[in-house]
Amino acid sequence: IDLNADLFGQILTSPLLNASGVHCQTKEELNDLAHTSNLGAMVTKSATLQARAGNPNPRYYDLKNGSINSMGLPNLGYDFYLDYVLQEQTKPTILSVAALSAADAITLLKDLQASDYQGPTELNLSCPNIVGEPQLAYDFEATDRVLKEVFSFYTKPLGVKLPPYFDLVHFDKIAAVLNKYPLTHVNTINSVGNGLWVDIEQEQVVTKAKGGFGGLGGTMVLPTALANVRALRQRLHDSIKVLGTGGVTSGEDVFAHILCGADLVSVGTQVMKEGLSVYDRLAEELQAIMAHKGYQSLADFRGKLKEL
Ligand code: FMN
Repeated sequence: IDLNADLFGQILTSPLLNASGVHCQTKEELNDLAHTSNLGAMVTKSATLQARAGNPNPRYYDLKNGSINSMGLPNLGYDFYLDYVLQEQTKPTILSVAALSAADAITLLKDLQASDYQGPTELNLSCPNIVGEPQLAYDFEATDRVLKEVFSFYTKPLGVKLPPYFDLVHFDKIAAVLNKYPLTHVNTINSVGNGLWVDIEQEQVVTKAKGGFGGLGGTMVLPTALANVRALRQRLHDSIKVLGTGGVTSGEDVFAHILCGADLVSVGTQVMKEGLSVYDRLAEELQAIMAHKGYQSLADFRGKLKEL
C-alpha cells in the first residue's frame, strides 16, 4: 500500500499536511515540521505584509470536541516566511499569505511575483479573527475583484483558503468565481467563524478578544469540512485541486476527506492536542483501513463517495 500523493507535480509520500497556523509560526516550529515523518508537505503560518503580535491571551482554548481560537494572525511577517521557503525548505512547502485588505493582497503578491520563489502559495481569504475585518471569501463579488486583479499579473502557482459555506447556492456562487481563474487549489475549510463557548463555573467566555467569539476547529467541524470538500469537488474544474482541512482526528477521518474528493488532507486542532506524532498514527490508521478494503493507493477511492 502506498500513500503517495501529488502536490502540483511534486510527489509526496503522504497526503497529510499541517493546517496553517498550527506549529508553523517560528523557524524552530517549521524545522520541526520539516523533520516530521508521514507529514507529506508543510504549510507556513499565514503571513501578513507586516509582522503581527495577534490578539491578547487567552486566544486558544481546548474543547472536548475541538477548539476555539481568536489568534488574530500572529506572525513574523511576510519577509520572514519568504526567506524561509527560499533558504531553509527541505520538505515541499506551501507558503500561506493573508491580507488585511485587497490592496495589501496585491502589494504582497506583486512582491512575490518579482521574487525568486517559484513554489506554491495559498492566499488566505478566510481569517475570522481579525477585529473589524470580514472574511473576504463570504463576499463573492469582492473575491472576484481581488482574483481578477491578482491574475492580471501573477503567474506562479496560487491557491486560496476558503471559509466554510453552509448553503448550496453559496457553493455554486463561490465555485463560479473560482472556476474563472487558473488556481492550483482550494483549501477548505478554515475555522468555523465566531463560535462561542461558555465556562459554566466562571459564567464567562474562554478567550479574550472579540468578547469571546472565536473560530472553531476539531471534531465538531468534521461534517462541515466534509460537506465543503465534497460540494467544491463536485463544482470546481478538475485542474483545481481540493485540500481537505477540518475535524481530522483519525485515519477514518482522513479516509472520509479523500472519499469526498480531497487530494491532500490537513490537521490543525488535533496537532495542538496530540503533537506532531499524530501524523504517524494517522498514516498507520489510514493504511489499516485501506488494507482492510483492499485498496493499494489513494486514487482507488478518491472522490468515490457513494450516494443512496
Ligand atoms: N488557517 C489559516 O489559513 N491561516 C492561519 O494562520 C491559521 N491559524 C490558525 C491558528 C490556530 C491556533 C488554529 C486552531 C487554526 C488556525 N487556522 C488558520 C485554521 C486551520 O488551518 C484549519 O483550517 C482549522 O483549524 C480547521 O482544521 P482543524 O479542525 O484540523 O483544526
